[in-house]
Amino acid sequence: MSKIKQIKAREILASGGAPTLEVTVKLESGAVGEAAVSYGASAGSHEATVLLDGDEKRYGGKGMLKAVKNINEIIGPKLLGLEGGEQRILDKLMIDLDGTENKSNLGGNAILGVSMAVARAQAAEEELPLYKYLQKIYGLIPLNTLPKPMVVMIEGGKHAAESTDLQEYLVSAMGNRSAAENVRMEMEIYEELKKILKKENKSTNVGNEGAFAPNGLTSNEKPIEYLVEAIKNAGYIPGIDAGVSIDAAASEFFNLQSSTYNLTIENKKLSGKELIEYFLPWLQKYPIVSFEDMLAEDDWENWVELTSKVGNMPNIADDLTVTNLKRWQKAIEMKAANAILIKLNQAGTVSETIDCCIEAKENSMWTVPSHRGGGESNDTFMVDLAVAVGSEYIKVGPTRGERVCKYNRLMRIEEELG
Ligand code: 2PG
Ligand code: MG
Repeated sequence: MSKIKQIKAREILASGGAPTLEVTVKLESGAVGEAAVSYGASAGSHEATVLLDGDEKRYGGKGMLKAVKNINEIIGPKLLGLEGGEQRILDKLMIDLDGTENKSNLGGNAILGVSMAVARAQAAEEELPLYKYLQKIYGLIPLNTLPKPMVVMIEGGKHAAESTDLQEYLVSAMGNRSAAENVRMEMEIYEELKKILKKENKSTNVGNEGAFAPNGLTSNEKPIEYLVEAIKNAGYIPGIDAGVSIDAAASEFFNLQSSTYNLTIENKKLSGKELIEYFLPWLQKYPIVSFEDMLAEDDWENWVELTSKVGNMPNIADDLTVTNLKRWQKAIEMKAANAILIKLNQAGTVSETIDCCIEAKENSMWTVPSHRGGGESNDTFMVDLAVAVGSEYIKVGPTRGERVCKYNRLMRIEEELG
């Protein structure tokens, strides 16, 4: 064990060119941990707060100097001298110090940055890779399998202008390949998809997450066909080697006033029930691996309806549950979802994030740790977390440094585990 000697935060840039936080924690032994915090473009309204400065003269209000100050002047002094290995105690202390449900006082971004950096510092202290350290302190049982890639191939919604209403069309690896072979397969499929889009005279420019963002589509179903074709053209069997996942991010096209889901490119305004009827035939037509956020973040009733209709297929909750144990427990109890997307910054501490994963495992449900849209960082904590808790998949975009570093970390862990 070693005590915390120094905590220091700074602004760095996130993938979209706006600031985010980086935190360095030093222990008395000399061990150092560093972490960067990611945040989303289509964030759910129940997520832990990303505390922004709101000073329009700096970064259009998106500066994070307040959060930096909260770490350097409030959280830091409170944690100095405490044991770096007491992750749960430190996380709880920061939650109490903040005192709000959604961490709006000190900022979920500030609290999470410290929480992650402390874990890294103590892992360094114990000379353990992060995933092993997390397994140790949270009593998680190591699995023989590594998470598979769930790769965003086509993006629209809030992540790309003039593309689809639905936010993400993904290829999820299936079968028993190694992590490195899964990554190779995904990238070969991505290359084939590029050829298909070119042939169709669609743009191959990419969106926030490094996935293609074709414009001029008039159907939200069409990208699924492209993905299935790309899987085949790359020499793999759809439904055996790889399948399609969809994240609709439906809160983004749900109109609160009219209570309708507005699919702009198809000129459709649908009720929740009609939207479900719109999606369900896809399960018969295509090799669908999972659904995510096909309904809006507070449309509990229709979530229950859809989950009852998809059978054993994972119906993943993201904005509905926002890596929040209370909302996740409610979703499990109501049978509103049967799988959860995991984002550290939605929760705001490492311990709360892990608790959601433990809850999922106890209920035999999938966990899918995920990157974030516009505010991703080069931090790979989410990959170690996925390995530590035994997640089925990690969801990350296919290109751009802040995305591929996640897959590179996964392959490195695979090499390490032998
Ligand atoms: C999502 C994520 C990541 P964002 O909805 O799952 O793809 O997007 O980070 O913008 O919320
Ligand atoms: Mg989502």
